Amino acid sequence: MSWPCMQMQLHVTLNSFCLGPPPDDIQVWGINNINNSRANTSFETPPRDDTVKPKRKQEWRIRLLPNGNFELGPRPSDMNGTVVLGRYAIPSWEISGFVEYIRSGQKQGDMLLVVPEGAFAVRLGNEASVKQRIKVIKGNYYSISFNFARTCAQEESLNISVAPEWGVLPLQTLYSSNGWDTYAWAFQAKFNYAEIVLHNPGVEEDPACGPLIDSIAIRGLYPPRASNKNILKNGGFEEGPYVFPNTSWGVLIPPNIEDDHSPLPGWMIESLKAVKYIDSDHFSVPQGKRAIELVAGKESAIAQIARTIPGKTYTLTFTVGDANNACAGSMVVEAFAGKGTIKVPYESKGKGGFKRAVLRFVAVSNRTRIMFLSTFYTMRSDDFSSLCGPVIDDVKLLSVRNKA
Ligand SMILES: [Ca+2]
Ligand SMILES: [Ca+2]
Repeated sequence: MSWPCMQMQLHVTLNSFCLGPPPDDIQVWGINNINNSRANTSFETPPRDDTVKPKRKQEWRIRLLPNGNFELGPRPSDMNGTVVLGRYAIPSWEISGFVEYIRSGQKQGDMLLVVPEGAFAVRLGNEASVKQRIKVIKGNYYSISFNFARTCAQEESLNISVAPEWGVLPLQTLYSSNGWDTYAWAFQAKFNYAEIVLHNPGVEEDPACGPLIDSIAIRGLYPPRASNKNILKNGGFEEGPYVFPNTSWGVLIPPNIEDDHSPLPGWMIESLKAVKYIDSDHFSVPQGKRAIELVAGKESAIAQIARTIPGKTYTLTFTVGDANNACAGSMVVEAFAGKGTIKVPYESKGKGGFKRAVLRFVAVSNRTRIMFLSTFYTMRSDDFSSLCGPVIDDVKLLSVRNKA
């Protein structure tokens, strides 16, 4: 099938910047000292007003970046029309290049621009960037979630970087019917601060073309562990990127993600296209609060390497369902475990529901690759423009000896 017209590449570039110490007014936040406590979930929602300070600094796990929703704008004297003039004109941010400050409802030609959060967002023109430095805990893993939308017909692209590592990720936007998508990308902090840079490397003829950016948030990730109840890590997908409470389109986890920098800890995205991370507040989820929707057919697969003992028999159990998002039709999830494979058909009415499946196999290696993909492409029946697909969740791998 042809891919929807909105295509995008997300190049993730991690640059090193030699700047002075981070500002003192930024809270250190992270997940130290809350190793085995999930009691901090009451702090999972970032304060609406990001000037609110946590009671204890360790309680930060998720936060919107200061002015990460761009609701605080430049002074009129720092703008020429929509174009931001001063490098430090947008509070908490440093900008360079052709950056526009966009008000919701603003018109571009005959297109009405809508922003996903509040009343304002920024647009990055050719070679434009926005940059912000925050404190983090060195060695910890973090996932960045942000919203963006294309505004022109051309291909657009975006770099996101956090010092000092860098990588390049091709990304193709999965068009959601309102034009906005949320992306996640993760990094391991190499310093006690992270300088987050979003950069549009594009060279379009129209400098006003370029992605709209809004709502940039960061979440500390817990490194998942295998246990005697599940050889796989994060098999229920409960650990993952931040999902904005006010967005109903899930979070895209970009392709070519390796497990040491995955916003979905434990899992790799081994494909050309993204997978979608969905939450129970907005979708039907088989187990817990989060699951994965395989939105790009055979082009999006998730995988994990499990430690196994050759000659032993294992069972891979998982659920296949639909997200209650008008994604109806005959679906098939293919699961692979080493040389074992199973195709699980699922008839979706698009109204939620799931079934369980089991793949029994004999390990032939001390490392077994577990992988899932969707055989078919599916489109939502309510807008015919959004890709969708089967949901997988509650993935467990056990040796038969361990089975209760
Ligand atoms: Ca906003
Ligand atoms: Ca789950």
